[in-house]
Amino acid sequence: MKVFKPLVLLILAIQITNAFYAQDSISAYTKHTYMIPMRDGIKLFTMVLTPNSAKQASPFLIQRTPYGADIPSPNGDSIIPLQIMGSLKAMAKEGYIFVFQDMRGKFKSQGTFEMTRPLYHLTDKTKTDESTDAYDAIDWLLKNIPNNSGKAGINGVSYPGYLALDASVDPHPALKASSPQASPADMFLGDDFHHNGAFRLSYGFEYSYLVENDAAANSDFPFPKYDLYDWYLQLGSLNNVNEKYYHNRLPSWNDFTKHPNYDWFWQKASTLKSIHKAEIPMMHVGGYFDQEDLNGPQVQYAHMEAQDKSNKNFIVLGPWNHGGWEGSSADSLGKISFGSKTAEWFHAYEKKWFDYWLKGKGDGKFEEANCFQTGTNVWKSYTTWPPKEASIQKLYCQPNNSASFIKPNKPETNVQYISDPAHPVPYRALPIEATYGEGSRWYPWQTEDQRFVSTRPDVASFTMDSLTEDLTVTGKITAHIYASSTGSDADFIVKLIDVYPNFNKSDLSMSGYQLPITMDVLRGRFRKSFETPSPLVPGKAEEFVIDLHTINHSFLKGHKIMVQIQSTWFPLIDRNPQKFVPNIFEANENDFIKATQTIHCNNVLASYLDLPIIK
Ligand code: PG9
Repeated sequence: MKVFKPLVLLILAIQITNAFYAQDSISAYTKHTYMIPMRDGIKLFTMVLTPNSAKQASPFLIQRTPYGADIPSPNGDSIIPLQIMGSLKAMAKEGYIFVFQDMRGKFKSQGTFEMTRPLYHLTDKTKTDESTDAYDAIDWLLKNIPNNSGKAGINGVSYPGYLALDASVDPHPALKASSPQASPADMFLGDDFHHNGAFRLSYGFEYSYLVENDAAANSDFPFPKYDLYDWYLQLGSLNNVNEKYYHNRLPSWNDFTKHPNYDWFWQKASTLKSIHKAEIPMMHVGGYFDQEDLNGPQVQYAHMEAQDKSNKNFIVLGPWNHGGWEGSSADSLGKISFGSKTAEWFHAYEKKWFDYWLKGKGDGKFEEANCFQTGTNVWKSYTTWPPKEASIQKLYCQPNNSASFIKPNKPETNVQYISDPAHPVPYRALPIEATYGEGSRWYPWQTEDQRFVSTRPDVASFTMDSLTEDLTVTGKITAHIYASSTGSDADFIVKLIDVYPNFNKSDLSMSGYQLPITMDVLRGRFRKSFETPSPLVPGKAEEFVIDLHTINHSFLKGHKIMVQIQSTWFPLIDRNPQKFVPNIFEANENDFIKATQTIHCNNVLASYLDLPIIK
C-alpha cells in the first residue's frame, strides 16, 4: 500500500514518532471521534484529542483538512496522530483540546469535495461552504465536548491554511484567533495552479488526481516513468490529458481546461475578491522559498492590511519551503544554511500567539511583521510590511549581459534568444520525479543552483560586478521587461539570483552557487488583462510587468546579483505555443512554434527590476 507522503503532513511524518512518544504529557490525551452534523444535515468526521489531566477548562485548537484527519502513525497506533507536530507539540503540554476534521467530501466525511470551494454563504445565506462548516463544527464542539473553555483557535498549513482563512470569515463568536499558513489566495494569479495566468502543469495535473481520484484516499498518479520531463513533453497537447488519462472524471482538471482566463470561476474562489478584513486576530505565515503557495500569505496579508483599522492582522515570513516551519529544525533548505533553527523560533512564537488569544497568557504585544532576513540570517521585526523606509532602485539589464544601476545609454541595443517549445528549459535539474513521489526533489527546488541552465542559449543572464559592500533588499520586487517576440504569444520568466563568490574555501561546493532569491512567470497574453487575453504583435516591443513578491535578503559583500530571463520553465509551467490560440488547453501540436525573443536593453526601452534597498 502506498503511503501518502507529500504536503505538510509528509514533511512531518519523519519526525513525529520519537518526539511524540517521548513527551509524557502527550500520552495523557484521549482520542474520541464524532460525526458532527452541519446545518444541511451532512456529517463531518472529527477527531478530538482531549488532555486527561487538564486542571482547568481548555480551548480548542482546530485543523480542517482534505488529507485525512485520522491517519494512523507509522506504527499503526492512531492514538498518536501524525498531525501533532510543529507548534502543536509544545502546545500539547498546555492542555489544548486538539480537533482534526475531514473537510466535506474527503476521507470519512460525508458530502462532496469542491476544490477551494468559494464562500457561497456571502451571497446566499442558504448555502454551505468551508466557513459555515467551521462555524457549525465549533458550535457543536462547544456544546458537546466537556471541560472546554468556550474559546477556539484555528490554524493549518496550505489547504488546511486556506480552511483556517475561510473559517475566519463571519467567524463563530467563540473563534478568537486564526493562523492561515501557506494558504493560497488566488489560484489564477499565484499559488498552486497558475502564476500570472501561466498554468502550473505538473502540479495541476498531479494534484487534481491526488485529491479527486478517490474521495477516501490521497492518490499518486501511476506514472510509468521516473523522470517526467520527457513524459510531460510527450504528452503533447493538453487535450490528451482527458483523452488518454482522466476521461473527464476529475472536476478540477475539467475546470482548468474550461477556464483558461481569469473569469468568474477563478474570481469567485479568490480570497482576494471575497475576504477583506480581519474580523479576528490573524497571523499569516509564509516562506520565501515556498514551492506551492508562496504568494498567498503575502498578498492575503497585504489585502487585509489595507482595512486593518483595529490592528488584528499580522505576518510571519521565513526562509522556508512549503510548510518548512512545521519540521523540527528548518536550519537549512537544500544547500542553503540559515544559521539557526528557524522552526524552533516559530513554534515558540506560534504558541505565544495562541496562548495569548485563547488563554490570556502573556502581554499580547506582537510585532506587525516578523520577516527573516536571508543572507545575514537574522529575524527582523517591522512596524509595516513591506517597510516604508526602503528606497527603490532600478537594476538594469545591460546589452553585454551585465547588470547595473545605470541605465543603458545606447540606442537599439538588446539581448536575444530562441525559445523552442520542443526543447523547453527544465525548471530544475533532471530527473523531474513525480511531485510527491519517492525521492522527489520538489521540496527544496526553489533554492536549487541555477548554473544548470545559466549557460543555455535560451536563457539570458545578466550579472553585476562583485558587491563591494552588503546590499539589503527588503520589500516588493517588480520586473519591468521590455520585450518583443517573433511569435504572437510568449512567456517571460524572471529570476533574481544571488551569485556566491567563485571560490569558497570553507565550503567548496558553494563556490559560484547561483541561489534564486525570487522568481516568477508572466504569460504574455495576459500582460494587459488577466480577464481578456490579447495576442502580441510579432516584432513589437511591449512592457511585461512581473510581480516577484516580497523578499528580505542581504546580498553579501563579494557576491554578485544576477538576473535571468527565459521563456519556458518545464514541466512546472505548461508550454506556451508561442502562437496565440484562444485556449492553450486546446492547442494542437502544430500550434507550437519556435520564436526569437528580444529583451530590450537600451536608452529608450530599458528592462529593469525594482529593488527596494534598505541602507
Ligand atoms: N498546496 C496544496 C494545496 C492547497 C490548496 C489548494 C490546492 C493545493 C497543499 O499543500 O495543501
